[in-house]
Formats: sequence, structure tokens, C-alpha cells
Amino acid sequence: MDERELIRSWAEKRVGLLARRSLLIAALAAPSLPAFADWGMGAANSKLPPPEVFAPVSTPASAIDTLAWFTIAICAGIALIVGGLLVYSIIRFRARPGDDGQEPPQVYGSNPIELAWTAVPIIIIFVLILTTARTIYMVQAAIPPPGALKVRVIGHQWWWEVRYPGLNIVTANEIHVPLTDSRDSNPTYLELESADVAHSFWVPRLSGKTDLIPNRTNTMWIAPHQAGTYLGQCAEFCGTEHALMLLRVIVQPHAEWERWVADQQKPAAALASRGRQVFESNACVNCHTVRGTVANGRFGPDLTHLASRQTLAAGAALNTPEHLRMWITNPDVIKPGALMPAMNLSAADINDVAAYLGTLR
Ligand code: HEC
Ligand SMILES: [Cu+2]
Repeated sequence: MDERELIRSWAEKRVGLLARRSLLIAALAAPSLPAFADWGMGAANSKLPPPEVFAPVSTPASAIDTLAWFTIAICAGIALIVGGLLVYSIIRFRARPGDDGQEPPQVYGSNPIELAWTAVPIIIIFVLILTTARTIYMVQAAIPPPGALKVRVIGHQWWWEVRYPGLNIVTANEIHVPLTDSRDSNPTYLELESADVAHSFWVPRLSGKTDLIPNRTNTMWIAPHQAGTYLGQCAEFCGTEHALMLLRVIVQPHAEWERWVADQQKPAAALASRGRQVFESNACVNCHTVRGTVANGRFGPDLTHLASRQTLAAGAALNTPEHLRMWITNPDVIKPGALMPAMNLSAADINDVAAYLGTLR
């Protein structure tokens, strides 16, 4: 055996060993991985339109979509022309048997060619700059019309606080907005802020991304023209649970949206129950608000109308009684690293608190 064969047979043995070891580790670890559970979200989200950038249903997103296709078309044209010329030259001028072995005639400099391949790219870049600048201006310089709906979205590690100034509504992770049809509704203006680190608001079918930055208010607007539920997510790495900082925008016809507003404006269902008592006598009230009760914390999501939301913990789990109990028992099981502690309540307390929260429609 020469040296090369020796090395090869050694390498093959090592690779085989590595492969067997990784298989073994995977087989041992798989049953203990809770990561495969999606708490009902996979099935629920598969019924919704996927969050695609190339399927816009709102004005900034459609303007961006048009610009993207325009840019792709120009670039594809350039790629086709350059690639075509290259392929043509490779075939047409390939070496053939019986060539004389001489170099082809060498041309040094040609003013028309030099001018053409300087001027044409400059013109193309200029067209791209102008169309991009026009779209950016159209999206960013728009001034909210007097009747526009204003929504303040505050990014937290790892959920979205949603406030409707003037409407006295506070919610989380699910933003209800009216359909913008030409008749009676205006676009929605979003004011984006952060309570901690940098986040980024992204609902691909409605608009581009906008950062949420501490000590600064960024704005964006959406004018959705198709009712539905649109999925979004935080698009700026913001810590452990960045990937579970999901959001949904629910676009509703005007009358339906007004019914939602009226429901949200009502105070919390004011039952006197044992669950409510447990909730109010624990630290829950330091982090959560339930309007009309002693609970007025602002560190976590407002729970006044928790039961009217589709998801729990920023899209980490479907909002079901079972998941709610699991969440209160130990948030880490559903969302490892979440900034809500396990409260160590007794099983009876957990059941009663979950039942109480389930009445907060
Ligand atoms: C130290 C503050 C803190 C305490 C105490 C606390 N929570 Fe939370 N809670 C949070 C935070 C932060 C979140 C958001 C977690 C996330 O989505 O990443 C949250 C989320 C929740 C949610 C999901 C809300 C939603 O809109 O999806 C529920 C329900 C909840 N908490 C109930 C409780 C109950 C019940 C108690 C008391 C037994 C409690 N919390 C105690 C901070 C707290
Ligand atoms: Cu984030």
C-alpha cells in the first residue's frame, strides 16, 4: 500500500465511525426533544395564506413587488445577453482539429466599444436608482390622512404590545385593522417602538420591514385591500426566542372591524371567581393588566381580552384551555427562555386561573 492509499483507508474509517456515532446520538436524543411539538400552530397556520413577498395584498407591499419584478427583469435581461454572448463565443470559437495553433488577431482598444460598455451600465444603474428612490419616497413620505387609524406597536422580548391610542384598546401579537377600500376607510399608520432591544416588524404580504428601535419612533403604513389573516414575524435577531416572536394582522371589512373595536373596549368580564382571586393574589398582577381589576402590570401582555386572541405567547401556541394551563404551569415548556417565570401554583390554582383567563373574551 502506498502512502496515498493508506491515508484514504484511514479517512474512510474515520468517516464511517463519525457517521455511526452521529446516528447513535440522534437516536438517543430524538425522544427527549420537545422541539417537534408545535402546539397546534402548524395545522392552524397551514389554513392561512403563506407569508410570501410575491403575493402582496396591500399598497407598500405591491409597490415593492412591482419594483422587485422590474429589477429582476432588467437583471435577467443582462444575464441572458452576457450569458448568451459567452455561450455563443465558446461554441463558435472553440478549438477545432487542424487549427493552426496561432493566437487570433489581438485588438487593442476600441473607443466605440469602451464607450458603449461604460455608458450602458451607467444608464441602467441610473434607471434602477430612480425607480427605487421613487418607490421609497412613495412609501416613506406619505402623510397620514386626517382619519387614518393609528396603532402603536411596541416590541418586547419576545412579543408585540399593540395599543390603539384614542380607542382605549390594548392587546398583543394580533393586530386588527380595517380593510382599506376606496369608500369609507383610510390606511392604517403604525408607530413602531421598542421596550428593550432592536426588533423588526415584518408582515410580507402587507409591507416591507421596519425596525423597532429603543428611544425612537419609526413609522410605516399599510392599506390592505383584501380581508384575511396575514402572518408576520420579528425579522431582526433579538435573543433566545426571536424565532417565536410571531404576529398576525387580521384585516376585516369595516363593520366587522368596528364590532371587534366595540368588544375590545368593554371592560374585562367581571366574574368573581376563585380563579380571579388566585390571579389577583399572585405576582401575575405585577406583569399583566386586566382592565378594571387591580392587575395593572405592563411587563407582559395585556390580558383583558386574552380569550379573544387566536394564539398564546406571540404565536407560540394555539389559544386552547389545555395550552393555557401548560403555559401557566411552565412557560418554558412552550417557549424556552420566555421572560415569564413558572409561578409554582398548585394544580387546583392553575386550573382555576386558566378557567378565569378563559372567560376574558
Ligand atoms: C415577571 C413577569 C410575569 C409574571 C409574574 C407573570 N407573567 Fe405572564 N407573561 C409575562 C411575559 C413577559 C409574557 C410574554 C411571553 C412571551 O410571549 O414571550 C407573559 C405571557 C403570559 C400569557 C400569554 C399572553 C398572550 O397574550 O399570549 C398568559 C396567559 C400569562 N402570561 C399569564 C400569567 C399568569 C396567570 C401569571 C400568574 C400566575 C403570570 N402570567 C405571571 C410576564 C409575566
Ligand atoms: Cu424581536
